[in-house]
Amino acid sequence: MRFITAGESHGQCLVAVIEGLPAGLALVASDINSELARRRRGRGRGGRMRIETDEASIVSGVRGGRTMGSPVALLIPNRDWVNWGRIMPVESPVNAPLLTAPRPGHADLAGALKYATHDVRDVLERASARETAARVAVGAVAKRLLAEFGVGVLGHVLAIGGIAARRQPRSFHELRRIAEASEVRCADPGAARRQARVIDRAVRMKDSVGGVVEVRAVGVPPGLGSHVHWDRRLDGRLAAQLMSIPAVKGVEIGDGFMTASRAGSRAHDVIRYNRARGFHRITNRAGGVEGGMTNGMEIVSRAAVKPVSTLGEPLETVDLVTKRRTRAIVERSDVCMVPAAAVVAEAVVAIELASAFQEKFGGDSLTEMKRNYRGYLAQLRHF
Ligand code: EPS
Repeated sequence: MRFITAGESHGQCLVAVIEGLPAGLALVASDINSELARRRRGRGRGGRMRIETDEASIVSGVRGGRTMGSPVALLIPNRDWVNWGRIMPVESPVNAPLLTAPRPGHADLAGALKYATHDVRDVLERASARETAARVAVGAVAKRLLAEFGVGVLGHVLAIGGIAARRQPRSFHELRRIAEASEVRCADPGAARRQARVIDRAVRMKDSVGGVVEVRAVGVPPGLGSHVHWDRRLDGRLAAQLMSIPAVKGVEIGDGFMTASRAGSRAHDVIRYNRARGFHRITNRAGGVEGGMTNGMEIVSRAAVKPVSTLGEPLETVDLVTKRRTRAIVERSDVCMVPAAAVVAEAVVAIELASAFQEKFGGDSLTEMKRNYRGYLAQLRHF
């Protein structure tokens, strides 16, 4: 399974094309729109989220509510585009001043140098986290496929602005219920209240805040990914997906960085066996991946999200034309997008897991894929 996205933040629309889905998967636009609505929510989001309704339409690959095995194309119109005709016309000349003061932390300067433009709008329009709406749409399709195999994926917030959740519900369903009801998507209500205050303070100070998100995946069988070659290792693939989310600066799987300071005897997960569960572990420090393969435990990954780089009180920069010191541009933006990043992280993990499922159980139809999956489960039972 592979996908590609297109679209500028203030262009006409976002587009995604997904190739390699099996035929026979039930899919309707509301599966996607509910996920897009989750991405829009969260304390600290900017004015744009009040403009966009983010309603995707499925324009190919689906007939009568089921995939046909052909590429699935998704369209998400940008409602704000009508207000940007002068600045973002497709063919008529642009009628807008050049943006020449790149924001430290954003793609502006590196992109301007690379793509030989003095107008950073050419860069920021595509670098904007608006693109993640398309990835969440693709992730919704991936989640639909994973649900056929009983796999659940959930992104939630661990920390915002240095305020970390102290307690986590043990069960996946409780975690989902509480995180989903929280306006910062954090499952520790006490921490969530303090995180909301940190965001409000950042709004007042015209500053921004980052945080840490976690993605859990349950119901994943052992044996997705492979140890045999670097680009088939699932942990590497998950890390690449998470790291490719705008503003993510660090990724860990399982206990990640904490494991580096532990003795080996306290770093690994003891193996047990019983008839009901088969092979399993009594702890999950590895986060469900060993040797680049899933081991049947919950998959746990985390991403560090830096604060949004558009600041109401901008940092110093250098003008691309005059080469003089100036203040960075101020675009409408979010003050905190960590709750949204949790939804995006969930989507990209779902995409990679769905793709690994397709590789292992692949087939042209869902029926064939399920038959292969059942055969593999029987093989595990008789091991
Ligand atoms: C975003 C849309 C953008 C920003 C934000 C994320 O819309 P606008 O620029 O019109 O406000 O709100 O983008 C960034 C944080 C960024 O750094 O580019 C969205 O849909 O998520």
